[in-house]
Amino acid sequence: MARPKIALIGAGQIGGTLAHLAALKELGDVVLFDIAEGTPQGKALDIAESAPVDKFDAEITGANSYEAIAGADVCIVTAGVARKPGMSRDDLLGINLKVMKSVGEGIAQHAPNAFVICITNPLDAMVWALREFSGLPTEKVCGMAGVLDSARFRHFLAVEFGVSVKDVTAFVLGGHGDTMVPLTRYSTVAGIPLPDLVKMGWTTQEKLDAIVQRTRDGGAEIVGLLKTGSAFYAPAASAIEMAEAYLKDQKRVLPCAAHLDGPYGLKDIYVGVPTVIGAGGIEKVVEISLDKAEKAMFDKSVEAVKGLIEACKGIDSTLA
Ligand code: A3D
Repeated sequence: MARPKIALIGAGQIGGTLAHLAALKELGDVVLFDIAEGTPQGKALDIAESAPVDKFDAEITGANSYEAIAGADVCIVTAGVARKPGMSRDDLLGINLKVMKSVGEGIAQHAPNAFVICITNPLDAMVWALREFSGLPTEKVCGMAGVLDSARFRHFLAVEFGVSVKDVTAFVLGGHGDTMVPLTRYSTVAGIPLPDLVKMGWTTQEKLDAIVQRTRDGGAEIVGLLKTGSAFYAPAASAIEMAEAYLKDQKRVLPCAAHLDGPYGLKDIYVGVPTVIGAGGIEKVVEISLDKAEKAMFDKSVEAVKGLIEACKGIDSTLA
């Protein structure tokens, strides 16, 4: 059987890391696409030259034309601009909306059967616009944010408790922005929920609140340190986990920005929720019960995403 084809639209910091991880994990052949001439070709050749050392079998190529993504099974989209210090994710909206239009049209023409994972910010609005521009089925287009936000939460919790990250599960819902909703009640160490760990004296409520806030600010913390761009190792690893779940029909339960038309009482919006990812794409949206405080936070996050989607409609009349 031929190897799956993975198209990476955008060959910047995340795109290059995605290519490297996909190759190391032998998920399939990789095509890096970018408008910058030489960048995708250079990164592809560099990674291909690491194959004899790391011993993976995968064809890695770079291109500046959409024909190269023809027939891709998975497209991961990072095309656009990233944040610099002082910028919010929302500041990127106008520029990246135009990029989503060309990417959506390129995917529709050359890889209409692909499972599409968007990473470009502001994430929830961009994945919504990308779905509109591409016209692909909603279950085949999703956004990566929840896996990353949850991974950041898990890392901070593992450090606080002095336990392996492997035994820490965590849940972050809502939009990928300052209003994201880390759910302590559904986050555990080996099945023990965080509120119980507070009662058991493993940490204090103040420390837990600080970790929740650090998770919300996780992207900005890295932007502040790097100064020239935003996080790319953990975002790439997170999207690869989602791509692998699709390619191997793993039925993983992963939080991601999924199209909602009914669940959580929402209509035609993308926002972070637990999903099941398998060969059908987003095979299921998991509707969990939220208490009053959690619901209030989730509603606030949804309102922020709605505002960004309305802003997209204001900029591009074809979306209205
Ligand atoms: P960067 O290294 O700048 O790469 C972006 C690439 O996109 C560059 O190589 C550009 O040449 C290319 N590009 C620009 N316009 C186009 C176009 N029209 N067609 C094809 N390629 C184009 O950025 P990055 O890789 O660090 O980040 C990419 C995106 O991911 C940004 O929007 C970030 O804000 C976003 N991001 C999201 C998360 C989430 O958790 C959702 C995390 C980190 C970064």
